[in-house]
Amino acid sequence: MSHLMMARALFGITLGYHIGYATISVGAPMLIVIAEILAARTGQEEYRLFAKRVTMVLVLLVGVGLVTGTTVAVMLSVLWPGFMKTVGQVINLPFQIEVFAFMLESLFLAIYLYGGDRLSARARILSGALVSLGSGLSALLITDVNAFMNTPVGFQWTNGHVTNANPWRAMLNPAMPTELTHVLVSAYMTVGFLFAAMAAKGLLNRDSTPWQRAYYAKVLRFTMALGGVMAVATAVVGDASGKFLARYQPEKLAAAEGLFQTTKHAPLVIGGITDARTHQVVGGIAVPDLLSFLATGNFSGQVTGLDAFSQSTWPPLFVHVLFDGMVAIGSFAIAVGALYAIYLWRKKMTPRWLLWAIVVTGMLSMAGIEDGWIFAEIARQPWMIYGYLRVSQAVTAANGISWMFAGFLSLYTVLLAGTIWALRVYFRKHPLPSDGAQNDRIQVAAK
Ligand code: HEB
Repeated sequence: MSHLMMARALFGITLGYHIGYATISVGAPMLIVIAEILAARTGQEEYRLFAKRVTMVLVLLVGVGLVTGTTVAVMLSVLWPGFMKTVGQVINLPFQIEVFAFMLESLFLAIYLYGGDRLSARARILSGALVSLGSGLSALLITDVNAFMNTPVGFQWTNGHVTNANPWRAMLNPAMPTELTHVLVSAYMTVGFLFAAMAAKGLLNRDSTPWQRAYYAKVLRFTMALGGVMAVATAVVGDASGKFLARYQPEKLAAAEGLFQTTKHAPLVIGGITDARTHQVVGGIAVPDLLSFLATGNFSGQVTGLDAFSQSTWPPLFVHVLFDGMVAIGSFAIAVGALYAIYLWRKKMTPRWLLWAIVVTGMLSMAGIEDGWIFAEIARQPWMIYGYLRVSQAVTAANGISWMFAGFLSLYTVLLAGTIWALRVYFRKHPLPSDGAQNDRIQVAAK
């Protein structure tokens, strides 16, 4: 592997790993707040129990996320000194504000956790909501740095150097509205479906007691509601992201859709593989005019193709597969959510095949997050900061990346194994009670 590829691979794996943890840490507080509100409104202890169990997952993941997040920060300056040097002066506000968001999150997580049953329901809802706000803000602020990389504004570029930096303009860049919203709603969608998957597993387990079934059914209902609503929101915002690309990064959209010629009435090609030689998408289904409609809101609208760009700045063409994968996951999730809603509405039991589909949706959603990020980052190639700084210009000149590679890969493996191990031990020691009477004795383990 070349030096550059090695640096990219290492950074990609680091981020891919961190994003998994971060997604859950952003979504879990929202689930806790909803569960606390339901507990307060219905007086049903199951919701409070669920909130406590999610809290334990959250505490563990926030801990590991802290390690992986720090690794990302360190790696950013070690692997990409060019990036840090040139833009550290422009897009620094989000990093600074993020410190406060993180403080908000940890402070109220501590209050929620240690206060536990001693807090009133209202105080628990409030502190949970502030945790949710803090973690949501952290994610949005960091994502905003990525949005800046897609649409860099708020500075002047003279001889490869930043002058006249305007950090507020940089922060409020054109990619910000769609990208931040898409990331936030897809995180809520994913966490909703992940916990729905666990509840579905519980219902599929033939050893579950009647009380446990009732618990799982309740959890399934509101996690599916969150996942389903957010899946629709993800698609709506995803559509806006597509329109954003058509305007600001047309070659990214063109690569995503395998569109080589600038055309009106551009078709949307679903599936298939882009052939770099013949400049065609092989094996896909073309829906006439749909890409024009998605990109411009008009079936005859003009969509910019790759021909408008020098081939040296084309993104890799395989990103078409990544894009389709993300859209397929979103569509599948919406379909599963709709089927679940239909069964619920007709007051029928959720059939076992649908429970299995929910388990699959949980896992696919997380895959969708990774896929979406890989798509967004690879399809910006060769740029690190779109139009200004190439990835190859920002990479470190230092040797020894292969050693780092081996070291960090082992670190992630250990962390992942450790997380799974800790979660298993915790939930084995604190199994779901088999009946309501036992539940009364449960206290949250605030250690
Ligand atoms: Fe997504 C990205 C669209 C679904 C996750 N997305 C993205 C983009 C677009 C889209 C256009 C790019 C942007 C830029 O780069 O700037 N999506 C879309 C659509 C759909 C979707 C249309 C349908 C439904 N997603 C989805 C899902 C998920 C996601 C389902 C998960 C779960 N994405 C994502 C992510 C990303 C994306 C994470 C990265 C970030 C940004 O935004 O960029």
